[in-house]
Order: sequence, then C-alpha cells, then structure tokens
Amino acid sequence: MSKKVALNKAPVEEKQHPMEKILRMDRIPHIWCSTCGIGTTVTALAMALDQLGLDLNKVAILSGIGCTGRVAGYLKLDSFHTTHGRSIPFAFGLHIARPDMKVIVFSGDGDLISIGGNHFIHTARRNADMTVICVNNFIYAMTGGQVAPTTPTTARSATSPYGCYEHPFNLPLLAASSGAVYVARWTALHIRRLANSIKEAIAKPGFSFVEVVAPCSTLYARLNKLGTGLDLMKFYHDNSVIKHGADPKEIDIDYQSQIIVGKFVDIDKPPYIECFNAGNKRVFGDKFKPYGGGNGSN
Ligand SMILES: Cc1ncc(C[n+]2csc(CCOP(=O)(O)OP(=O)(O)O)c2C)c(N)n1
Ligand code: SF4
Ligand SMILES: [Mg+2]
Repeated sequence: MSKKVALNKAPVEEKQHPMEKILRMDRIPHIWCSTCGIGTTVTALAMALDQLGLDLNKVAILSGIGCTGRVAGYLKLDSFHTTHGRSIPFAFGLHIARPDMKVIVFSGDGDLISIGGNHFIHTARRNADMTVICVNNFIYAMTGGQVAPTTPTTARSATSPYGCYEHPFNLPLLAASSGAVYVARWTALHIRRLANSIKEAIAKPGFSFVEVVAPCSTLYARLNKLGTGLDLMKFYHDNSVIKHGADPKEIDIDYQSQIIVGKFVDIDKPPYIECFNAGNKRVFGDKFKPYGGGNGSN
C-alpha cells in the first residue's frame, strides 16, 4: 500500500518496504554495520519464505547470540533469541512440542559451532526436522573479533594477531558427517541461489544445513586489511566455484582463496519423529498412538 504524504509541502510517495510482510519494522533501523553480509542473508530467507507461501504463523525462527543472533528479533515470526549456543536444543524442544511448525535456526559460526557444537552434531545425528542457516564470517564478531572455530589458518583476529594457526572446521563436512540430509553453501552475494537453497532446505524433511560465507566489514575485513565489506563480499562471490554434489571432504576454505559453493548433500532418511514413532510401534504395537504426524510437513 502506498499513500501521499506532505513533507515540506512537496508531496512525496510513501511506499511500503518490500519486506514489510516479514520484518518487524518497529525494530528498524537494525544494528548491523554498513556492508555487513548478514542483511542479504535475511533477504534470501525472506524471499524463500515468500516463495514457499507458508503460513507464517507456523514458522518459528531461533537464534543464539552475536550479530547474526539478532536476526530472529527482526522477523515477524515466532522469534526466539536464545542463550549462547542453545538455539538448537531450544529448536529441538520446540520441534518435538509442535511438530506442525517449521523450525529455522539462524546462527553465527561462533555461536553454532563453538559452544553450540555438541548440540549441532547430535541434532543432525538424530535428523530432527529443522533448517539451520549459519552465517560464517570466520570470526566472533559482536564481541570484538576473536578467533572462531571457523577462522581460516593464517587469518588475523583480535586473539590471533599474528595469524590463526589452528585448522578450521569445514562446516558442510561437519553437518554431512553428523547426519544432515541437506547441505549447501553459498556466499552472501549469491542471493537468488541462496534463497533457492533455503527454500529446498525448509521443504526437506529432516536436518538441513545452509552455510553462508559473509563478510564482517568492521572486524574481520579491518583486522585483515581486506577493504570494505562490499569488497570482501565481491571477493567471496568472484572466487566461488559452483560444484553441486562436491564431496564435502574436498571443500575446505583456506584464507582468501577459492570457495566451493553449491548443494553437496540431498538424501532421504527418516526424521527423528518418524523414528520415535517406529520405535514405539515396535515395542507397544497397536497400543501406541503415533505422535506428531511424522516429519513436520503436516
Ligand atoms: C554465555 C555467553 N558467553 C559469551 C557471550 C559473548 N558473546 C556474545 S556474541 C559472541 C560471539 C558470537 O559469534 P558468532 O556466533 O560468530 O556471531 P557474529 O557476531 O560473528 O555474527 C559471544 C562469545 C555471551 N553472549 N553469552
Ligand atoms: S561487527 Fe561485523 S558481523 Fe557484526 S554487524 Fe558489524 S560487520 Fe556485521
Ligand atoms: Mg561469526
């Protein structure tokens, strides 16, 4: 809807923001820095939700902490900004209490894979029906740019001023080897491809994982003298090679080098609630009333 408003007597058109359907406009402006990669990722999620045509009353979004952790609070969904590393167990509880809801976790690399790492691998192992989107900016951004389990070897951070000497996690490999049924990686500039992957991930019954390589302009780019966030976003995009079906073992990310992106895993495996029902049926036979309708798609 648009209406005419008078500003200094000259009439101007006041237009609705195209994402107003999904954004909590009363919370805008957001806290993110200019050219931070988180924003385009939110756009991709909004596009995916719009294209899926889901009942938004049946979609929940959960985040942990950090800059990426703020995403849940800006979306007009059932939003939960949980504690450090606990978005996944919170999401699992929500899923088993309300299997009719679509559950999406939106998390930063530090939150999801450091303190939240154990929850991540075990929830993937159980193939719980949820979609996890991880903004990987290679750093603990909000707290000042400390080294993360994803920081590439040799990259600088506030706590590795001479360059990180640890091996980082390869997130798609971690997700796939833990049991995820859908695994993809894009960068923050592959907006349409990312939206499409998020769409597929949400529609997929079971544990789906989408990594988004995104710049942190204020800390990672500055500490490593890599220019603005936009420079870095373009660098990631231009140095990406699309290889659908690539073996996750072959897609490590090295410092400022080629990034393999695409859809790596798309397999079928019974999700957690289906296994729960089958297990109880084996033990209790017809006395057992199946719970929740299976994969959350009902
Ligand atoms: C229990 C607890 N410990 C530590 C913190 C401090 N903390 C806030 S943000 C953050 C790092 C988040 O990094 P990441 O998930 O990568 O998000 P980013 O800011 O990079 O998007 C940490 C450790 C906290 N909020 N709670
Ligand atoms: S500190 Fe980094 S990750 Fe956080 S909003 Fe700014 S650019 Fe984005
Ligand atoms: Mg981070």
